[in-house]
Amino acid sequence: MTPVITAFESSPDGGRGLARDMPVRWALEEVGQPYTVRLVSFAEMKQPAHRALHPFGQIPTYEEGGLALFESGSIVLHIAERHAGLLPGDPAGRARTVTWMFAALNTLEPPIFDHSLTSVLDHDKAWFADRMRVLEGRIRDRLGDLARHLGEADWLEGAFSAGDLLTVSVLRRLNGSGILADYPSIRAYVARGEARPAFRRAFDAQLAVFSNRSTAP
Ligand code: GTB
Repeated sequence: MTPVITAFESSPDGGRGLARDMPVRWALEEVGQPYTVRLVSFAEMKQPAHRALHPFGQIPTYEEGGLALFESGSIVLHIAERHAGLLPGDPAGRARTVTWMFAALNTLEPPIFDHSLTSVLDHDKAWFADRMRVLEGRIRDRLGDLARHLGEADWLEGAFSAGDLLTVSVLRRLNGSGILADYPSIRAYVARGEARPAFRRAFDAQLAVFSNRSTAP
């Protein structure tokens, strides 16, 4: 059964692949699972039909037969559990990979997401510069710790895994901020993720949505 995911009909990120359908697309591409995308408008997301799939009226969702999921991390885990390629075979390796998935979303992402949201929404506030400094400090602490863990390795726990997929997805939000320039191993890690053929296919698919809309009459 071909899963159906939802994505923004009109993504505000200009096709940069920062919305959270991107890790889901990437995971499906990594495991070679074809999928269908249903595009939804902001208004549709808040309608009862969509809220039946996603209680918070957001994207992405994932439907497969009678199963409906929301939360990108949970969807990526579901895909990784049902297909080979994103979770190690041994129980300890799986547990550590799941740990990195949580670390990406619970430990790395909060200051990074806050930093990008603040930079877009609050630049006119008196406290803007102070807040950005605080958030950048928190991000740098996390990046320093991550760089120490990664060392010379290509991936977090041996082979590429769902932990790397979510970690790279989160770190991509820092592209263009200038912060990654001070962490060359992390910058190279993100570039390695973005160079994966499955990432490219996922990225191109979400970009096509944006490009098609931009060129529509
Ligand atoms: N924790 C949930 C998950 O991981 O799935 C969060 C889902 C979520 O935040 N969805 C956002 C959404 O549907 C889209 S991804 N927002 C509409 C709404 O809440 O009404 C977040 C996002 C949006 C835009 C950009 N951007 O423009 O750069 C990046 C990320």
